[in-house]
Formats: sequence, C-alpha cells, structure tokens
Amino acid sequence: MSYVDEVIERVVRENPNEPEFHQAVKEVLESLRVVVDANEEKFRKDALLERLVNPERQFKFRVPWVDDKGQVQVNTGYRVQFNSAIGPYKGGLRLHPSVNLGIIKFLGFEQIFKNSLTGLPIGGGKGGSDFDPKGKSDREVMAFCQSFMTELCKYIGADTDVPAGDIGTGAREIGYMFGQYKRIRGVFEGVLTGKGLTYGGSLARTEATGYGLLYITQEMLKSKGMSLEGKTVVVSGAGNVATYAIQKAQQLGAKVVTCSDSTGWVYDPDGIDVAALKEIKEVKRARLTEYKNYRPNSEYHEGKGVWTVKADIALPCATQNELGIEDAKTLVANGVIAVAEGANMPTTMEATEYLQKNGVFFLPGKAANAGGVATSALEMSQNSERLSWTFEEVDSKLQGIMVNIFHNLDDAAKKYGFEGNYVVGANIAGFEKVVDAMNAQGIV
Ligand code: NDP
Ligand code: 2IT
Repeated sequence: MSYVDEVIERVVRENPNEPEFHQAVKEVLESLRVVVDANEEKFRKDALLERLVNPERQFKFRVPWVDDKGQVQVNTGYRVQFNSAIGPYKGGLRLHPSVNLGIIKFLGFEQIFKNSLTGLPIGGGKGGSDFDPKGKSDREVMAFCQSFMTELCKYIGADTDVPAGDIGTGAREIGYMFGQYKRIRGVFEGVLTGKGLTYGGSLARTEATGYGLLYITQEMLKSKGMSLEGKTVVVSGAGNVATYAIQKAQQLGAKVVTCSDSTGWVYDPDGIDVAALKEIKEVKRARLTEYKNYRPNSEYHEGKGVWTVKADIALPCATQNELGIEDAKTLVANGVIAVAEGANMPTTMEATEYLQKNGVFFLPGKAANAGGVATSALEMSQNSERLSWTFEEVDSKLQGIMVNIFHNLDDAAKKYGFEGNYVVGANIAGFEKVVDAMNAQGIV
C-alpha cells in the first residue's frame, strides 16, 4: 500500500466520527501523491505525514455562562494548535451549534496550507464552540465570550497563538474576548486579529476575505484573457465573506444576483444592494426575508437554491459542503466558467472533480479565501511595530499577496504536470514550505 493510502487509512481509523476532517485530509494527501511518491522512503522513515495530520496540541474545555433568565448554560470550547513549523498558530474561532472537534480539526488542517500560501510567517490553528450567537442578547454574548476567554487565555498569546473571527465570530465577539484577555493577562498585545480600529485593528481586515477572493479570481481570469467586467455572479452566504465579495465583484464590473443565509436565499435581478445587506445583517442581525422591504423587485425563496441561477461565476461563501454534485451539474449545464471558494471546503470532493472535468476553473478555499488570514498577519505586523497603516496600504499589500498566490498555484500545478489544476497546485505549494521548515527543525 502506498504511504499516502496508509496514512489516510490510519486517520480514518484513529479519528472516528470526524468526517469533515477525513475529507480535508483526503483532499490534501490525494493531491500530494506526486510529491510524496517521489520522496516516499524519506517521508515514511521520518513519519512526516503522520506528524502533519496529528495536531501538535488540542484543548477542549467547559464554557459555563448565565443566560438572561438566570439559567446556567454550558457549552464546549475548542482550540486546536495544529502546526507551528512556519510561525505562531493562527486561525479563527467558529461559534456555531454544529461545531465539534472534527470540524475544528478540518479547519485547522486546511489553515496550515492556507497560511503557508500567504507567504507570511503564520502556523495553522483553529478553535470555537458549539455556542449559537443567534437570538442571544448582547449581554449573553458577552457572558459567553468572557467565560470562553477565561479558559482560552491560558493557551494563546501574541507570539504563540493568535485567534480571529470565523462563522459567528465578528467584531462584537472579538471585542468582548479581547477585553477579557487583557483583564486577566494584564497585557495589551495583538493576541487576536479582527480587532476594532480604536484598539489595534487593521483597516481593510473586515473586507479582506471577500476582497481577496475577487482579487485572485480576477487574476485567474486575466491569465485566460478574461475579466470580471459584465459577468453575472452567484454568491452564497450573507455574512462577512459574502458581503465584501459582493461589494468587490460589483466594483470590478460584475453583477451579483444572489446571496443566502441558513434559512433562505435572495435573487435580485438588478444586482444585490450591499448597503441593504449590511443594514439587515450587520446592524439589525435579521433574516434575509427583510431584503424584499428594501428591494421590491427581488425574490426571496426558502431553503437552498443559489446554484440554480444561471451565472458565469459562482462564489460559495457560507459553509462546508454547501455545493454538492447536483449543484455542480446544474452550474455546468448553465455554462459556469469559474468557481472560487470564499468559504472553507464548501464544495464536496465529487463536485470539485465534476467541475474540473467539465473545464470549469476551480480555485480552492485555501488559496481563494487566504486574503482574510493574510490581512490578519498584516494586523499582527502593525501591532508589533505599534503603528497602523492606511486602508490603501493594506489593500495594496492584500492585492499583491493574492496575485502571488495565484501564480504560485499555477506554477506548482504546471511544474508537476497538472496544469490548470489549482487544487493540486495549492496543496503542493502550501505543503512544500511547511515540509521544508519541519525537516529543518528535526523530529518535533
Ligand atoms: P459569518 O458568520 O459572517 O457568515 C456566515 C454565513 O453563512 C451566514 O450568512 C450564515 O447564515 C451562512 N451559514 C453559516 N452556516 C451555515 C449552514 N450550516 N448552512 C447554511 N448557511 C450557513 O461567517 P463568515 O462570512 O466569516 O464565514 C463564511 C465562510 O468563510 C466560513 O466557511 C468561514 O470558515 C470562511 N472564512 C472566513 C474568513 C473570515 O475572515 N471571516 C476567512 C476565510 C474563510 P446564518 O446567519 O443564517 O447562519
Ligand atoms: O478561515 C480563515 O482563514 C479565517 N477564519 C480567518 C483566520 C484569521 O486568523 O484571520
């Protein structure tokens, strides 16, 4: 049995009930075959892949808090410190009822390669809780965040592990967590990114993931002699990534006609109104059913459906496995040119293969959504030098990083005989740097 197959089998056996983690490991190791096979003897002797798929450290902890009725609630908190070969652990905190250890491990594993692709010195980590911020009062969210950080603060720090936002964790949650960290540890340091602008946050971090997604999509289209100008785009999600992806797509001349949340989706033939979307989601924290009040010409539908709308480009920006094989078939039948992942692992492996086989340009999340964590690393730099850069400075660095990422994937894919396969390109390019650093640091 090949070394790759052996390790995949072991991961499945030793991590039962973690299907998303198995999926992420399979996707990465399958595309590393060409590199691993060429170094099989050395990698096997060094147990390189076993070290790569086992987190350096993981924490699971109780998070008790009191709700507005005086009832004590108990959630579970996680932080997985996956790999620190190239820098301090870096990755977001997800607050969603679906969170479990397997979800955090899939996200942490992906983060290793994503962070490597940014070219910046950050290792991979991820955390979160099964707490659901939806429908909670600000006081309840604060009580949860303070309790969560009371435990988490023992394991993180500006030079060890720097969490940030993800699903359910936005500016409000980061603020409450930062306040509690500072209160307990007594240090004002860049221990979290995505902070508010008055206390060490970076300009353009809020926009970075969505903007970065469009910068890399634009660069890919450019390499094919195309552009975003005049293209129709379908987006899923209505959160941080989706909102700023829609905004940048529109600025670059495309028309975005959909967005969605976990209950339904919107079709706006005139193009999504970002100001309305922000008001509904960021200010009112309401459902997309409200969108029609702002745009009478739009349609609201319950359930899933954005992939049924005819478009040139599809940008999944909500959550994992939201674009399956049937969706991929519909997109292809409707003539889609490109799919770029704003979310982490939104496309199933079967759907990804179908899209690629049918000539759709496919940019995987670990490359396409890396602009968020890259800008987090820029926030860390600004905190270290106790300065803050202008929006234009951060945004132009972000553009440079995304353009570089595209060419690194493209070159790696070509070098190994997989031209145009950006999944293989991203995994190999991300892996090579991490492996080099792991080898240099000995058996740790
Ligand atoms: P938000 O919480 O801001 O928004 C998430 C959006 O996705 C919401 O519209 C939400 O709907 C929808 N959604 C979440 N879970 C589900 C689900 N199970 N089924 C259907 N819809 C769902 O999160 P972000 O925008 O920050 O994150 C979106 C994706 O992007 C995630 O995969 C995240 O890991 C990834 N990502 C985020 C980065 C960042 O900087 N924030 C960076 C890189 C990747 P509802 O509100 O109804 O739940
Ligand atoms: O998935 C991700 O890359 C993020 N949620 C952002 C992580 C970060 O540290 O900014």
